Amino acid sequence: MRTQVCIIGGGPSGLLLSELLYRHGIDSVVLERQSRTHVLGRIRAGVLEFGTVELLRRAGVGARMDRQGIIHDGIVVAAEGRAFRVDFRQHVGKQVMVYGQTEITQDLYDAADARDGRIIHGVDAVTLNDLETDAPWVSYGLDGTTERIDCDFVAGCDGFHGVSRRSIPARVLREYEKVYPFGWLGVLSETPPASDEVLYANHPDGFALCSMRNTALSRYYIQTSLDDHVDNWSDQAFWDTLRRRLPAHIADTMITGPSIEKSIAPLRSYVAEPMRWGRLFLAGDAAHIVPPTGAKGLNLAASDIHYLFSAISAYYDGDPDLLDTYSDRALARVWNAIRFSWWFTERMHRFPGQTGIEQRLQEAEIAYLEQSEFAQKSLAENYVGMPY
Ligand code: RFL
Ligand code: PHB
Repeated sequence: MRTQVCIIGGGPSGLLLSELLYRHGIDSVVLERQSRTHVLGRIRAGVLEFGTVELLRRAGVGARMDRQGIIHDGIVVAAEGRAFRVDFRQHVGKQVMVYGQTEITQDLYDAADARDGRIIHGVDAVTLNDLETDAPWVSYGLDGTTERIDCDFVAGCDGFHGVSRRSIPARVLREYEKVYPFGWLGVLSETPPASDEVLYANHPDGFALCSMRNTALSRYYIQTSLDDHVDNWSDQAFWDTLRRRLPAHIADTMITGPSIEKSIAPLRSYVAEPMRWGRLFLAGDAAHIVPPTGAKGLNLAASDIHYLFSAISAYYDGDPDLLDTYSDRALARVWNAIRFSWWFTERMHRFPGQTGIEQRLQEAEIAYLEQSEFAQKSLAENYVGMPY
């Protein structure tokens, strides 16, 4: 088989790239290890920067998002039993949109189906070959046979555990990593959200987050220890712990119900450099991971795809130079989001062995955020997303 761009990974990065390329008349094939049902079953991101919203519109998949997404003007931060708002519109004149990653992925699959896009599920043993030449090729297994795709470019959109990043020689790849000593236990429930806006709570027992997918579907997280397991958490234990970590006026009015999804995610900051090797271009979680505090992961995947699509489309339009600057342009934005997510994570979580003064310093930081217009502007600017 031959295509112009072979995309490894059918998550949001890979599907979005494929859609943008199609609209520019560039052919691609997406290779995905899992089934479509599996990909759509992963409950992940919920908060979109407006850069992401605009890119999805540009890819022609904005209609349902614009009907069902909820625009938020700010977030709520809580500590020491109090809560206050950071108003994005007031501080930076921008907003974010709440619309689930599952819905985006569904919209992208629907758009690919409508144009008979080639997305091949259930592939294994993917190998990337001759990446340093002008004629790279990809081999993969499907139903016991080995297949080959010849292409101009390979887009590595296969997430943190994918094969693409590992295809860059060790002498070239630089990795930067910080693993946090805790995870997030997330619960999805068919209940109205406890807070109208996304709420981040610092509490001496650990962090808590109230979010939502729509007015009847809530998403909550609590900080847990790394060795914890979902089986240790009955719904009742989850709700009791969450309530204790929230300000009383929110805890008292929160409506709880059975969980329809429960999972634990570890937290890490990770960057791989460079994001290009020959004809291979990494994008999204394949190249970097942020802790979810600040909701940057999917948004960074989208900005990578913006830069990568611009570079590949310019190449086919006769200007190959943007390919050379892809890695640097993407990484500049990535490192700022890595910094912001690290900063917010450090302020909001309880660290093992945290001393009294460290807890009070966190509280003083949050009190400063509550009082200072400048501190709020900085948070707002980063949360809504730096320009591309
Ligand atoms: P994905 O979504 O991991 O997709 C990669 C795809 O590649 C496939 N794959 C392979 N396919 C073929 N061959 C191989 N060898 C392969 N290896 C892997 C995988 O099956 C998969 O389908 O990466 P992508 O597309 O770069 O998208 C990144 C986002 O999924 C991720 O950054 C966000 O979900 C992060 N994130 C959040 N981001 C936000 O912007 N806002 C949020 O509110 C937010 N909340 C979250 C999050 C991530 C979370 N978890 C569980 C990690 C909340 C959580 C709890
Ligand atoms: C979510 O809704 O899943 C969510 C919201 C904000 C975050 C992380 C996750 O910072």
